[in-house]
Amino acid sequence: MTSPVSYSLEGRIGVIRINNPPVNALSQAVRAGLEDAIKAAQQDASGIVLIICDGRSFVAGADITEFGKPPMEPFLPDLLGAIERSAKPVVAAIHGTALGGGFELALASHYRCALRSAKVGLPEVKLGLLPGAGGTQRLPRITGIGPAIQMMTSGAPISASDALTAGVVDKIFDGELEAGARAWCDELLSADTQPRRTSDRSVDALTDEELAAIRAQVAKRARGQIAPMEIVEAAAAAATKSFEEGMKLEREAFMRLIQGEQSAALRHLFFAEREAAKISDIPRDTPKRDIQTIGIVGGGTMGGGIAMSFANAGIPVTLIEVNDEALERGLGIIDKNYGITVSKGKLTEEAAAERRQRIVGSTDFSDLASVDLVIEAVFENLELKQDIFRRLDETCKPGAILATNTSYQDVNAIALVTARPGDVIGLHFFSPANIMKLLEVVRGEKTAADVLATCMALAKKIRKVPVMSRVCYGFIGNRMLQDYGREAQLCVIEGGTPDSVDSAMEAFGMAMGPLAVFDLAGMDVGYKAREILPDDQKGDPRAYRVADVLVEAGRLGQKTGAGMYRYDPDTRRREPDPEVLKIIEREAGALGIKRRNIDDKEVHDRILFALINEGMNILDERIAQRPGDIDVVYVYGYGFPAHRGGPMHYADVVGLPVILETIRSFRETLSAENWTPSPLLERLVEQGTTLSEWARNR
Ligand code: 3H9
Repeated sequence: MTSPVSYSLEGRIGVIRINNPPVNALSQAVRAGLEDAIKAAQQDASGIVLIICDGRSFVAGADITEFGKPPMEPFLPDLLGAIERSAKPVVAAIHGTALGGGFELALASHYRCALRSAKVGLPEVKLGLLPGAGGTQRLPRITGIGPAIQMMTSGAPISASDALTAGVVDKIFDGELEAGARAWCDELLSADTQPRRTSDRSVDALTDEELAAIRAQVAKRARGQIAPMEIVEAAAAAATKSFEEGMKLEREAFMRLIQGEQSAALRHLFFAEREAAKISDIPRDTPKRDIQTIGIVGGGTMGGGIAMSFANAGIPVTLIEVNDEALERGLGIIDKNYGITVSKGKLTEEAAAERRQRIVGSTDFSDLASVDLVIEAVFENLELKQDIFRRLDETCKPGAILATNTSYQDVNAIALVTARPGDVIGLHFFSPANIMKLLEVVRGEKTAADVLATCMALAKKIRKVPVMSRVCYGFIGNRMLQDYGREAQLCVIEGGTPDSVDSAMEAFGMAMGPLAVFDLAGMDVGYKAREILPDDQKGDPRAYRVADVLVEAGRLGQKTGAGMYRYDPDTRRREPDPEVLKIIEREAGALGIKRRNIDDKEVHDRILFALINEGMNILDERIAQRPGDIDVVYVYGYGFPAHRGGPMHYADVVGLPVILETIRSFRETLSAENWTPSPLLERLVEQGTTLSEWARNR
C-alpha cells in the first residue's frame, strides 16, 4: 500500500506532502509517513522542510474514526515533538482548514503560512475533548492564555487574517499557495533562518482574579460539559509548568475525556450528522436539479426567516404575500432582523444590504412562474395549503420543486392536489428559521429521488443540517414532543411547579425547560392546535388543563409578559409566579388530583423516557431512517444537550432494560393510556441488544 505521505528533496527544500482524502486526517498511516519523512529530512541535503497538503484542505485533525479503538503508534504528541525538534526549520503551508491535530501540526512547525481563504482552529471541545497534541501548551505560548482559552473553549475556527494578527500565522498568500510557500522557504533559507520552537517560549500567567473570572465564565457557558473546564486548567498550566509537565497534564486530561461519556456522545453526533445527510435508498450520485432561484409563499415569521436563510447563502428569493400591507409587514420584519444582526456587530451594513437586496417582494403569484423551488409557508391549515399547491401547480414551470413548510399537515394530501406529486416535498424549518440549523426534509410517498437529493444538498448550501422524515403527524421532532410536553405538564399538575420541572430538565442540560419553551413559543399555539382536534386526539386532558386556563386568562407567554411564569418587563427574565401556583393547585383539586412530591429523578424519567419511547415507535414505523437521525433532530432543533448525544444515544447510555422496566412501572402507577412500551423497545430488550447495535445491523 502506498503511503499517504510522500517526501522529496526539491532543490534545498525537503517537501513533505500529505494526501489522505477527504480531509487529510492524521490516521496511523499519515502519522507513520510523517515520522519517516521528518527523519529523512534530517539526513539529506535539505536546508528547510515544507509540509503541504493535496486536496481540498490542510489536515483537518486527528482521524476521529480511530478514537475509541486501541491507540496505535506513533502517537501524535510524540510525532509533533519530533517535528518541533527538527534541526532544520519546518514550514507549514495551510489551505482550507487546519483543525485540531492539523493545526497542532502547524503549531509544532517552526513557521506557518496560509492562503487568505484558509481557516485555523481547535474544535476538539465540540468532540468533548481538549487539544491533545500540544495545542493547550503551544497556542497560549503564542497568543497569551486568555485568547487561547477563548479559541479552544469555543472551538470556532478563525480566518487567516485573524490568525496573522494573533501571531499564529506568519505570512498570508493570495493566489497559489505552493508557489508562495516555496518562494518564502527560499527567502528563509537565504536569511539563514533557524528553527523557532514554540515550546521554548514562555507566557505570562493570569492573575488569580483573572483565572477565577475565566473559570466562572467558561463554566456558565459549558452547561455541564467537562472539556471546556479541562481546557482552562491545561492552558493555565502553560504559564506555571514546564512544557514537558504541561504536555503530561494535557495527555492525562485527553485520555480521561476520550474515555468518558460526553466525548462518546459528541463523537456519535459528529458522525450522526454526516450520516443523516444520506438517504439509504438514494445513491449519492443521483443527479440533482439546478436551484438558482427561490420563491416563498407567505411573508410571516417563518417565511421571512426562510427567505433570509437563502439570501444569506447568495440565493435570490421572491417573497409572495396576499396584499401590499402584509408584504410590507413581512419585509419590515426582515429589515429589522438584519438591523439587529448589524447592531450586534455580526454583519457589516454593506453585507446586510447585499443580502437584503436578494429578497424581492411581490403580490403577484405569477412571479413564481420561473423560480426553481417554491416553499409555501402559510398558516397551518390543510385546505389553505392545498389551495396554494393547486395554484403553484398551474403557475410554476415544469421541474420546479414545490415544498411545504408545514409542521404537522399531511404532505401526501398536499401533493395529491397537484398533477406532479413527485415534485412535492416538505421542508420543515425551525423558528427562527434564519438561525436554527435543523431542517426536516419530509419525504412524501411520491416524492421523486432527485427532488430529495436536491433538497438534502441544498440544505447544506444554506448551512442547515438536513434530516429526512417520512410523513406522520408532527414528523420526527414535533411528534415526539407531544409526549414530552404531556409528561412535563402532568409533572406540574401532579405536584411540581413550572420552575421545579424546568430546573430538573435544565440541570440535565436542556437549553430551556419544557414549560419555559411553551412561554417562548406562545401558549396560544398549542391551544389553537388542540382546538381543531377531535377530543380523542387531544391527549390526556389533565395535561393541558393548566395551559388552557392560563391562555383563557390572557397569559400567552413571553409576548404578554406572563404565561407559565411572569417576565420582568425590562430584562425578560422569568420568575416563578405565585398566581400560577394557585391556578395549578386549584385545577389539580378540581380534577381530583392529590398533589405529591415529584422529585427530579421522576421528572427526568417521565419526560425523557416518554420522548425515547416515541422515538422507538418512529424508528419501528421507519419514519426516521436511524436512531442517529432522531438525535440530530433533537440536538439541532429542540435544545437537547449535545454532550448527551441526543435522546436515542442517551437511551443506550441509560440502558434499554431500565427504560422498559420504568415505563412498565409508570403504566401501573401513572397511566395505562399514556404508557405503552414501544414494541421495538420490547423486542430489543428481549434480544438483549442495544439500539446502536440494532441500527448497525438493520
Ligand atoms: C483532534 O484532532 C484531536 C487532537 O487534538 C489530538 C489527538 C491525539 N477524522 O464534514 P464533511 C470525514 S480531534 C475522520 O462532510 P465538510 C467526515 O466524516 C479532531 N474523518 O465535509 C466525512 O466523511 P463521509 C479535530 C473525518 O467539507 C468527510 O470527512 N478536528 C474527519 O462539510 C467529509 O466531511 C475536527 O473536529 C476527521 N477528523 O467539512 C474537524 N473530519 O463523507 C472535524 C472529517 O464519509 N471535521 N471527516 O461522511 C470538520 O469539521 C469538517 O469535516 C471539515 C470539512 C470542516 C473538515
